[in-house]
Amino acid sequence: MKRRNFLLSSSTLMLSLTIPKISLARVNKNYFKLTAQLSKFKFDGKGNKTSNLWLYNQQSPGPSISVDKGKQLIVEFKNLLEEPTTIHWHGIRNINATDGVANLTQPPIEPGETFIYKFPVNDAGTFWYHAHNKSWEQVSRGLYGPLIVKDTSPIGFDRDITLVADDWRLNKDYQFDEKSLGSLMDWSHQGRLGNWLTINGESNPKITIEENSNVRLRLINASNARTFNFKFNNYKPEIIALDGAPCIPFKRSSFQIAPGQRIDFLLKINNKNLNLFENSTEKPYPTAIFEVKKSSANLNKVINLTNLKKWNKFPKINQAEIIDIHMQGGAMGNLSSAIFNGEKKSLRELASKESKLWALNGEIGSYNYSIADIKIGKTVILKIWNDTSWKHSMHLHGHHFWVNSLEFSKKTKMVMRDTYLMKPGEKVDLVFQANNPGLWLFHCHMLEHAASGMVGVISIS
Ligand SMILES: [Cu+2]
Repeated sequence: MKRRNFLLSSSTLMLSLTIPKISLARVNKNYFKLTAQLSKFKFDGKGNKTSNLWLYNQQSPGPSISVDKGKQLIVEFKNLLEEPTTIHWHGIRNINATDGVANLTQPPIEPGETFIYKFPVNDAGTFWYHAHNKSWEQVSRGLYGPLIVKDTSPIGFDRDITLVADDWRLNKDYQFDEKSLGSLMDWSHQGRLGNWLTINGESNPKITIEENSNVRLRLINASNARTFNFKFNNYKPEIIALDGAPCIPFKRSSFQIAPGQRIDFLLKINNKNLNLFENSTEKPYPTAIFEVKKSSANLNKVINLTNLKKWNKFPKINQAEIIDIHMQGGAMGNLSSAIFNGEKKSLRELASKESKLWALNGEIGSYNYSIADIKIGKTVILKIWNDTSWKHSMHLHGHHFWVNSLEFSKKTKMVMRDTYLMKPGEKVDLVFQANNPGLWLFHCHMLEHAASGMVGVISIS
């Protein structure tokens, strides 16, 4: 399939990088303040006009929240939007009451209201936070930011760099394209794809790094629907963590990252510059430049990856509870009808009248759709069949799962993640221990797919 070019302009901009700021949000060590509000933002294209985005603390991406593992994170959040919202802490094995899913784990936070999120962060890794009320719209308008939980044992990185990638849809004036929000065409296909790639809010930013340094690079895909196909030139860095969880390191110069996913790399910098490209279009699209500078700084010579603590062992599965999930729907699919609010309806009617397009086990998913009731402590195998013509980025709240991943090569690799990219037709097992009580969403992180039915609830008690 031909994909739309990213390019609105052919200019390759060279701008200094604004690393996501923390100073404006931090009150003290583990206490942060976030405000969501209508904010002015200028995308850095040619002939650009100001966009009206919805941002946290008027920044894109929202401020970087970083906290030490084992601490209690407190975020005092104020909603200055004209509509209700909440914040989800993606990948945190959270307390259910602070998972931030509007109308499931908490009431929506109304305009003008303040809500305090307070929860322990027991896993070190790369996470992110984003709006979770009408997230297909609120995230696309800019309501997201990075959340870094720092290791307490020294690993030996000289630099720790977070890159948040987004794929915006801009109009010809380089403004956020509001008119196309909610397009049924997007919802029934790949979701809302953009035409403007940003890293930390900028196009092709330049990042200075020191020769011979060991860099931890944390990459977050905050886009609504775009799976990025990234490639490093001159380097083949090691992937050291997926969705926050440390993995057995493996080297990759090109890789994909789906909406909601994170990948951490160890970059052993030599004297060569490093470029990151996006490879979905015919011509590699410049994404970020790492410029190597000589440094007089004292660099760590030794990197100790064993201090990246593995989270969990693969659980025993002989008594596992098996939950079948058959995914159907969308354009070019085989779904002709589905259950919606207890009634069987044709997909044609569901699409035109309800904007519903995707089903799990024959039912249009929603927060009222129960996938399973699980007894706490059980090992669960979600046996998923992507019986659609599209990729889906499946995310489980409150837990990480083990998966025999086909994301990195044709050979499977057992990894732990919270968001797994499924190919069309793929059947896969997601294995996890149901050790966190509450109502947990399982949904596609292509946010338009979730909004139109690819969502359900797993109850653990
Ligand atoms: Cu999907």
